[in-house]
Amino acid sequence: MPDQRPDQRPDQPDQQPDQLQKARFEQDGFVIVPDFLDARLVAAARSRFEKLFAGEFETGIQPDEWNWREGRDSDLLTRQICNAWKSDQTIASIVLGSELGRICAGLRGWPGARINQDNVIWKPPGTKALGFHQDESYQNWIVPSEMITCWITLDDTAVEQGTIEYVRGSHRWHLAGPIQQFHAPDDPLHDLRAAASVADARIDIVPIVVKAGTAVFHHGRTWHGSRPNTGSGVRRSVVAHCMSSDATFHPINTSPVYSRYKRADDCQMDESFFPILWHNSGHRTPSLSG
Ligand SMILES: O=C(O)CCC(=O)C(=O)O
Repeated sequence: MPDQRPDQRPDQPDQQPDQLQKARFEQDGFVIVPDFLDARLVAAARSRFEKLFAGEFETGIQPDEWNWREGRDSDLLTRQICNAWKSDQTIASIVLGSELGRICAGLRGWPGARINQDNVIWKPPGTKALGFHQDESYQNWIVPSEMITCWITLDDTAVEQGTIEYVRGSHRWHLAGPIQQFHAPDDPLHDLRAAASVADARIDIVPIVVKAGTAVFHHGRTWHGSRPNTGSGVRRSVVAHCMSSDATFHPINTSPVYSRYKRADDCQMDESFFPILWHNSGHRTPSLSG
């Protein structure tokens, strides 16, 4: 099966009411929502990156994962922090937003949405790829093991800048396991090819070329990743991975990082650590109002 390098004809953004967004999401496994963040918030979020990756945490709390540190890690790696919302109020104001939660819940047909984890991604020129993967491959520690992701770009994107790319329709393929190499793989499509072969499907890659402030919501099974930044501009993103408001911990399976928030003999999730962003009952985790 031939790999399809993107055809350089990115999808046109949608500016449509919810039902059409949902139809597009169900058909393609992702949907583009332009103007999701205003310019002021985009600028505010950009201004947090250097501080975050230098370990200057506004709230005094370290994020759950801090995968690239100034002076310690190679400049060739895409920089990633997970759960920056605990460390930074600007990032929190984006990834814990009620509108973000409302759209996530609506697209997945859940009663509500709660944050699973966020990602802050910083891809300067010259940095390497993130391997193509399915987000739900990493979620066997929650029940139901389902996810939707809101990926937001803080820069205008371009194909050569290593923007996110989606494999259209791949949310209907089987769920594969975690990929062999997530950070800086030599071949970012390695595991994707095997999955396409099992699904007996063509690989239809769509690079997301959009304006800063655009959000893309993708299904937890949609294959996606990003190739090296061979352009001259930086590419920064803020990402909210959401799960159902009904999600609980799996009684046996664990996540090395996130199962640390599980109480003994109790699978319920504490809203302090996994806040509910939006619920059709009107509930929103009260601590978010601050
Ligand atoms: O922004 C990227 O390069 C990839 C992000 C990603 O993997 C995700 O949002 O799940």
